[in-house]
Amino acid sequence: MSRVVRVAAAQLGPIARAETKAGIVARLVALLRQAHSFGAELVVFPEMALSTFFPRWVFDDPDEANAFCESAMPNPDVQPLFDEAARLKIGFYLGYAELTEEEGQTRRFNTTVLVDRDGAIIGKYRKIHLPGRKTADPTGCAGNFEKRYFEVGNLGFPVFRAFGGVVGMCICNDRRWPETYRALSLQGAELIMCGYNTGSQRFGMVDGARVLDPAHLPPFHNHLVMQAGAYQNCCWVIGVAKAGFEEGVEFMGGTCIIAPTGDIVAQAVTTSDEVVVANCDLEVSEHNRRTTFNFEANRQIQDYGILTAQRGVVVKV
Ligand code: CDV
Repeated sequence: MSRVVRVAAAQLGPIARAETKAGIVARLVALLRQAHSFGAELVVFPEMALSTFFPRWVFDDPDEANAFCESAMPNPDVQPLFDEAARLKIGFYLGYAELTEEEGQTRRFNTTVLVDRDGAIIGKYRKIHLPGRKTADPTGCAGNFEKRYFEVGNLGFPVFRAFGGVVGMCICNDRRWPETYRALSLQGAELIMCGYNTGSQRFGMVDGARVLDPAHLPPFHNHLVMQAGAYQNCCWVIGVAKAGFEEGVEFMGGTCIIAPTGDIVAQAVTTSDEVVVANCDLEVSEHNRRTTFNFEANRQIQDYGILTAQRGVVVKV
């Protein structure tokens, strides 16, 4: 028996700082329509799909960061996307910067929502693994200041019964951490969606000098972590990039749909707006779930005395 959901990964090319919200939403609507014409029931957009990736800059005035954020979802700017999706009966994952008042405080989160085929929000996730720094980087290696603007997500890793299965969400840097996939798959996730904004180049310091990582490594690691997450947790993984040169920084593409075998079954070939689709059969991992990755039968959950320690802290010798 099969249980197929046809999923589209809707990669975005760069979004310039000056681009209007109406222009960005029009691009998302165009991608949504293309996904629909390809027969998709669910579309996954990138992380922070409603603005340029503003955490590349260090702003002192909070209003500068707030200008890139959404204080309601949906809101009048984004409503055309919700309306068109409901008209076409197609669901979507949408990443954005969230500005909210909670517990008497103004807070920002790097957020994504999952919207059903009728345009209703099914669930929300707030990014847990925030990369980068809080303050300007004198070495010039850092190109990410998410810790300056966002709080660590406070919604855990929820899963949702939707699109004929159990689905979960994560955002960008979350995909590099095995806990992300495991927390979701322990709750039954069969399909995990992940939008990302990731530089094509990565700088490091060697003997006090700023050096580039070998060019093949960032795209290799991008796929490596998602393919491993898919295989080790018997899940489909949909990884969707914001790609191309955005405000002087090159983001990698590599948008892809990964089967629970770890195989990439569809992949974008450009660094522009582009849709790729695949039939994701949520039943294909059933055999592996019952054998190699039968968590109940085979997973060893003892702590070994070190699992909650930080690196370098010797708990046992
Ligand atoms: N937006 C991200 O989370 N980017 C990180 C970079 C900064 C390492 C990533 O993991 O792709």
